Amino acid sequence: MCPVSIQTVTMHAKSLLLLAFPLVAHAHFILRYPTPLGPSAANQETAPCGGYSFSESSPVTNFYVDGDAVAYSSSHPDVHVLYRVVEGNKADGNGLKWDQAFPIINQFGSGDFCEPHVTVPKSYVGKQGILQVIQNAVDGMLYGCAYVKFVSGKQPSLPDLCKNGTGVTAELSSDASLQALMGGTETSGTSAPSPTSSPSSASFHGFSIVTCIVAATVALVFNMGL
Ligand SMILES: *[C@@H]1O[C@H](CO)[C@@H](O)[C@H](O)[C@H]1NC(C)=O
Ligand SMILES: [Cu+2]
Repeated sequence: MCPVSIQTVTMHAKSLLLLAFPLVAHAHFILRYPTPLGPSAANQETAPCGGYSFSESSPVTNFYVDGDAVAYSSSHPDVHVLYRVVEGNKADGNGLKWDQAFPIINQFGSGDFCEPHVTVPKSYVGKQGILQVIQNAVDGMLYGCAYVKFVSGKQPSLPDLCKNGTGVTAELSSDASLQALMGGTETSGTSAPSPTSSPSSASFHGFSIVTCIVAATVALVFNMGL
């Protein structure tokens, strides 16, 4: 992935890189709002809810169907994200009827991110269900879920957890793997502007170049300092 120059780094630079990158790679994302089924990202590659499932002690958060916040903190600076909901307390198994709750986005920058206008069909009002966030990240699909009670109207005051870190942004996008989970079509395109023209491969390519520049800079600093 990186140019050959990376292989010429000193032992010191190598050990620093070995130290730094796995930390970034394994932190994944932490769903912050609505309150997630569980707090750890350790098994986040495990579908459908990152190793967690509903239990009698699961937290329940009211979720306003006409617009509510979904907030997470993410370590990956370039991810595609799907937000969807299902009625009931199970997120796996065949025959579940998922509804997409926001157009697929491409989110850039690592840190806090909050989408304050996630919407759910009005038919959910009065029901309970699971809100699932799936990130298609550089290390694969990552899953987080929250158990929610759907209520009518719009979230009157955004939770404190709903904030964007400095330089964290997003744009509407598309993602074949995420769309395949919804049956292969854009199911939430009614109010969405058309997706941007930059495919995910270009973004990942850009990201790997940045990674390599950072790595090369680290290597250079160590070579000069020793
Ligand atoms: C965070 O950024 C996204 C996209 O850039 C924006 O739509 C959203 O409103 C922002 N969230 C907050 C809480 O400002
Ligand atoms: Cu990760």
